[in-house]
Amino acid sequence: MTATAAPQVLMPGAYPEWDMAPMQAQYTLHRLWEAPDRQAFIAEHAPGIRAVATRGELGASGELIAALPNLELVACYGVGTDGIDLAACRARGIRVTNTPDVLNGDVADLAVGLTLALQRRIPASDAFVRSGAWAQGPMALATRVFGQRVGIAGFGRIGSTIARRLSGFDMELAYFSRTPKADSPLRHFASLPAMADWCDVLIVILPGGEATRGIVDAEVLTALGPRGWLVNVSRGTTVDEGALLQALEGRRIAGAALDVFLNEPRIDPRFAALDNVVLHPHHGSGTEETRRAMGALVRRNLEAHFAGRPLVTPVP
Ligand code: 8YV
Repeated sequence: MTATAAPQVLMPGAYPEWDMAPMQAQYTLHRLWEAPDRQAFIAEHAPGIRAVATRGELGASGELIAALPNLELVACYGVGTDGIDLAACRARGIRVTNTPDVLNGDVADLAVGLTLALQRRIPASDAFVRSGAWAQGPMALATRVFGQRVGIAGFGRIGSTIARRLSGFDMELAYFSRTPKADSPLRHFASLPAMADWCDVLIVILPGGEATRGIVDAEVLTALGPRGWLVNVSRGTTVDEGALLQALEGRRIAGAALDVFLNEPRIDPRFAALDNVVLHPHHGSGTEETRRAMGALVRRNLEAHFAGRPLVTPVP
């Protein structure tokens, strides 16, 4: 009897060690991030590769998918699949999985935390105390959070979790989505500029991708206005970054708290020069608890696929 060879899995980037160890025990892993010549590495291993285990920000491009003739599954560590060429997968019957739900609470917590940090100027206050400036006089006043109007752009699993969190803050809440949610009592806006005009704080948690590219544009920022605040925990692509930088520099919006940017991790240096921003390194799901749950879900999907069982969290 011959032993069945372990399925071959290509990894564009590493997972935490607590995932790498069990994956290594089950699969033959091809570590693309360690390859000095990526093209040559892919060409060498392509015929045997049956799955790609990627991360949200690394995705799987059409070019990569085309180079893997026997690919069956793309498993994503992350809920957003905007980095994966889904059309190319669909065209070849390649299945895709992601890690929904397990990160809702963390991303929602961060949206709330960034809102508080921005308006109450928590990072600036920390710097103020550390620098000794406090001894020279009191900190400048901040902005009251409770009682404000918050517009949540995107009302899926995470957006509705943000609303639940904020319902404890005595705030007036509304959301923007293509279609109103029958099960939500909150005010619905079908127009993003209209909601930006209505709200004090605009929290963006729309999926990335072509449909939402630059949706927070100059018109939305103008509607938000000089007393309006932007919090983005979605994707850098949802915001017209040039328009945002101009609005922040010209004080045409009050400020922004951003977990996501274009060109991460080498973001536009103009952000670092601003005093009306709170900057965060794309870490909405970045707690050990949630990352463990995400890794476990990726592994369960891989196992299900290779055992011929239904996928746990397939992307439709
Ligand atoms: C994770 C994310 O941060 O879940 C998502 O969509 O934002 C992800 O980008 C990332 O996949 C962790 O590597």
